[in-house]
Amino acid sequence: MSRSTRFTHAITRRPSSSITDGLRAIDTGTPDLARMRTHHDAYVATLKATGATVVELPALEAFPDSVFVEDTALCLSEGAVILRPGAPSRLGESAEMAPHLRALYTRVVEISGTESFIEGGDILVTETEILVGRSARTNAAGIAELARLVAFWGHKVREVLTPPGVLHFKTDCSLLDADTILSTTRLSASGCFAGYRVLDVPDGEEAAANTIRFNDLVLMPAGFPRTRDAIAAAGFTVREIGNSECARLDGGMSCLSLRFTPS
Ligand code: CIR
Repeated sequence: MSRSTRFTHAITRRPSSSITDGLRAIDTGTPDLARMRTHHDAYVATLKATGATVVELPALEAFPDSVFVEDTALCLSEGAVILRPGAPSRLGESAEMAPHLRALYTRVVEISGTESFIEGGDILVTETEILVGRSARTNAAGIAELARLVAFWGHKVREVLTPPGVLHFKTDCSLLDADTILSTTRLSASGCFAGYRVLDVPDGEEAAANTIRFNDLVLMPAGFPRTRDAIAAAGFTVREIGNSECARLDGGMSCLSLRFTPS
């Protein structure tokens, strides 16, 4: 077990007061900034508790969704790929992230095609492959360009489908260890995880599918006791983090960090 679950570094970004303008599929009320910051502090503290170095970037008022740093880049051990988010209001976030990755990596490449769009939330890295879900944010051109770039480092990309109406592929799944994927049944029913052990998210707790395995811990959103118990029963050490405010913006555990071990 290594590249997909063990990391020396993470990058996060403080929520900005403009988060109240963040994108959302359904309006369930304005996110409470103070509560979001408290949750974010707990998230960062939990990453640090595993021994990792966490680079905490300042808030970016000009980009309401910039707390969701995962969508700006794909971080592999060989190098980083700067992505092109498919949401127009988020496209500029990548250029804000690039210098921080150039400071940590010797190799940084970019998705550059003007018709290529791809967000990190659609990318699941396992020990053996990189799954990328085509979605409203990630298109075939973006996936093809990513596949060409990472092939140079020996990585295989497999294109899959993000379920209709779901923001990102990883909204509905996460890697727990080299062989085990936590997934909603609406996603795993597609058969895209053949060959992996799939732990199903209990019906009614679909919003708990987006967790992260970070070193020895699994970080998951608080409030989903059946999923928590299922993950713990499978042998993982779980930490619950408040996510009520990010959830109003369709964000979760993976969106809030880039996780990597730079070469
Ligand atoms: C958006 O719609 O782009 C943000 N409100 C949420 C992004 C969540 N990111 C992720 O799942 N990687």
